[in-house]
Amino acid sequence: MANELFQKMAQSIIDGDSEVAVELAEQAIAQGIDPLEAISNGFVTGVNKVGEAFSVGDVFLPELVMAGDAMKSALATLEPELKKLGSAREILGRVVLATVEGDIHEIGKTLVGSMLGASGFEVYDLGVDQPAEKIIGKALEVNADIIGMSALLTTTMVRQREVIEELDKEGLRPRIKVMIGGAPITRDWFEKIKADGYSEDAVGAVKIAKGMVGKADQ
Ligand code: B1M
Repeated sequence: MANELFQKMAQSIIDGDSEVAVELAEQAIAQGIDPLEAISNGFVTGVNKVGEAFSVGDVFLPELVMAGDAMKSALATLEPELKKLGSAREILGRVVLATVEGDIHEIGKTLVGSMLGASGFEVYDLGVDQPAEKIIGKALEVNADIIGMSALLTTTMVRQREVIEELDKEGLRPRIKVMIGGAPITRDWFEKIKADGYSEDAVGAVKIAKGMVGKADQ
């Protein structure tokens, strides 16, 4: 039953049909399906397929844009449910989150932000295309424990390193820890740029963030 729904969810993203994606997200809520499962087993499967088709030239930018929009609509519908996963609790830490400069991919970053928020972090999501000075400035303003940076392009992942270098230059680490993520981010890259943590998905990001603020057991 759930599998059939997940398949329809994936198809709604492939079709770039925001209306259907929202309807399916609402069905998942009504059926009590874990919102994170709906996202990872349903909608993300679809967006990954579109990404693969795009990379081999089987679909073009308009389809990519429509798939992204449908994905955003589905996430916005599921977000209140994601938030409910975390009950009222003490603030575990403050996270400034952004997609790096030159990069407008927002879906993964937003999902990571929702999960961190639901898990007890105070999240300052700056949005996409954020330069180093904005990210660091906000982190100082809110006394952040963690800066989280998402990058989806091989051409923009270098921006993560720039932020780390700037933080080091200003002597702001290890007070502020840096977590990185995004589709092209690997353990090699994480080690190379000397970030403090990286994760391949939103659930892992929460685990890493908890470890960074010494609350791994919560
Ligand atoms: Co773009 N795009 N895109 N795109 N797009 C990719 C990334 C691409 C891999 C597609 C492909 O060719 N196969 C390719 C990059 C190639 C490369 O660099 N190697 C690509 C390209 C080329 C481009 C353009 C250059 C296309 C063009 O204009 N010719 C352009 C770039 C624009 C720019 O940023 N300057 C572009 C534009 C777009 C859209 C705007 C149309 C749209 C984004 C819409 C939006 O976000 N509002 C879009 C989309 C949708 C994609 C794909 C298909 C899907 C991305 C996504 O949302 N995935 C993508 C292919 C793919 O990745 N499969 C692709 C779902 C999301 C939940 O996953 O973001 O990976 P993800 O996040 C995961 C993890 O990575 C991790 O947790 C998340 C949840 O599990 N994670 C973190 C992410 N951030 C984290 C941070 C953390 C920890 C974990 O800590 C802080």
